[in-house]
Amino acid sequence: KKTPGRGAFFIFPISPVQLLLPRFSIYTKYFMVDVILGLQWGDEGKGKIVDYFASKYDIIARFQGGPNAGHTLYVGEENKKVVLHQIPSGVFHQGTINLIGNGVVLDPVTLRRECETVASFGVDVKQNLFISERTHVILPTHRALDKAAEMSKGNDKIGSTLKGIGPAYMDKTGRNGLRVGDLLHKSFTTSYIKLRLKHQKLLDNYNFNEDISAWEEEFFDAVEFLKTLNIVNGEYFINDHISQGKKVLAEGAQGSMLDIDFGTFPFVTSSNTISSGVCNGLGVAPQTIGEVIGVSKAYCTRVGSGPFPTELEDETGEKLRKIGHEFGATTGRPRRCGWMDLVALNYACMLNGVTQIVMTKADVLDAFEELEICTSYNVNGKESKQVPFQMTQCKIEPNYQTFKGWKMDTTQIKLVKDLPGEMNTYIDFINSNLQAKVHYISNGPGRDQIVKVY
Ligand code: 2SA
Ligand code: MG
Repeated sequence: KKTPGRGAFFIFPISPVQLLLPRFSIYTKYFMVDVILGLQWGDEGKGKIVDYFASKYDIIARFQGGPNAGHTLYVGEENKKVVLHQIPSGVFHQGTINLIGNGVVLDPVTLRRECETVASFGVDVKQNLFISERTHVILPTHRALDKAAEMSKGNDKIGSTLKGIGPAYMDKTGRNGLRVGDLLHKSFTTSYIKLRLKHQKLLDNYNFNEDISAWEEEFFDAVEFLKTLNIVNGEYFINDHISQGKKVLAEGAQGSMLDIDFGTFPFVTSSNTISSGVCNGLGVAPQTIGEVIGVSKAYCTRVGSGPFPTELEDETGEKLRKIGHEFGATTGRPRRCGWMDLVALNYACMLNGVTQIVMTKADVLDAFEELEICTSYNVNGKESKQVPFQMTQCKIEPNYQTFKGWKMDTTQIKLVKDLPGEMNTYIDFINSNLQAKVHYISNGPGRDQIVKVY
C-alpha cells in the first residue's frame, strides 16, 4: 500500500527515512501512523476525509472519545448515509482492519446497534473489527450520571451528548472503571454490581430517580454480543502490524478545541482529542507518528455550550446553518455557526503539529456576498493572537478581515485551476497566516467532491 510522505517531502511516495532504513526492521515503525483529526469544535467532516484516505491504510483506529462522536459517511453505489459513533470510519473498506483503541470509551449497546447497521451493508465485523481489551466500558449508570450532572448544572451545563462520556472517563482516571477485557471474566457481574452501587449513591445525591432497568437489560444483552467480537491486546496488535510494515490511520473524534487539556475548559469533552492522544489511546510510540492531517471547515461551528468568539447569532449564522445542514449527527441539536477563526486554528495547528489541512464544506460559502476571517482577538480590549487561558471570564471580540464571496456553484469542480479567483484569495490568505497549508478542499458530501490543492 502507498505511504503518503511527511511534511515537505509530500512528493515522495514514501518518506526518505523509510527509504534509507530496511523495511521489516524495528525502524519501520517511523512514521507508520498518520492521524486525521478535527481542528475546531468537532463536526469538521472527519468521517468523509477518513473514508477518502482509508484505502491507503491497513488499519484505521479510533484512539479517544466514544459514542459522542458522529462520523457521517455515504456508502455504496446509492450513496446511503450512515452515521458511525463507535466503529472506525474504515469499516466499509474491504481488507481494512478497524481497531477500537484503549483510549476510547465503549458503549456496548451503541456498538451492537452499529454492528447491525454495517452488517446490513454486507460488512462482517467478525472479520474486520478489533477491540482493545483495555478499552473502558460505558455502563448504563454512566449515562444516568451524565444526565444527572448536566441537569444539576442548570444554565452552566456543558451541553454534553448525554452518552456517559464524562462519567466513564472519570471512572478511568479514578481507577474504578471496567474494561472490555473484564467482561470476559467470571467476576464481571460482581465488579459491575460493586460499581453500580457506588454510582447509585452518587445518583441519590443528585436526586436522580429515573428507572434504568430497561437500559441495563439492553446493556447485558449487548455485552453478550460484544464477547463474540475480536477482543485483542490492542497495543501488541497494533505494534505487531506496524513492525510488519502495515500503515495505520488514527481517526480523531470531536475536535482540538474540545480537548480536555487545551480546549475551552470546562466546556470540553473528557479525552485528549489532539495528536498526542494517539500515543496514549493506541499504545504507539511518538516516533511512529507521520502525517497529521487536520480537518477544518471553511467556517466554524460548535454544538453544546461554551466560548465561541466568531459566533454569528444573526441571519448570517442562520444561513450558514441552513446551507451547511448544521445539526448534530449524534443528537440532532442545531449547531452554532460563525466565521473562520485563525487564532483558534493556529493554536490547533501548533498543538497537533499539523502537516496538512483539509478544508471542508467550502461550497457552503458559495452563496455569500462577503466572507469574514478572524485574524486576532481583542481580549479585554487588548489585541492578541493567542487563545487565552480562561475564555469564559474575559471579553473576547474578534477582529475580522473581509473577503469578497465567489458567488458561484463550486460543487462540481475537480481541479484546483478551476476554483474561482475569490476562493483562491480566501485560501491563500488562510495559508499565509497559518502554520500549515490547505492541501485539499472538500466541496460537497460526495466521495468524489474533493479538490487536491497540493
Ligand atoms: P461529551 O458528550 O461529554 O463529550 O460532551 C462534551 C462537549 O463536547 C461536545 N461534543 C461534540 N461536539 C461536536 N460534535 C460531537 N459529536 C456529535 C456530532 C455531536 C452531536 O458529530 O454531531 O450529535 O450533538 C461532539 N461530541 C461531544 C459536546 O457538544 C459538549 O460541548
Ligand atoms: Mg460529528
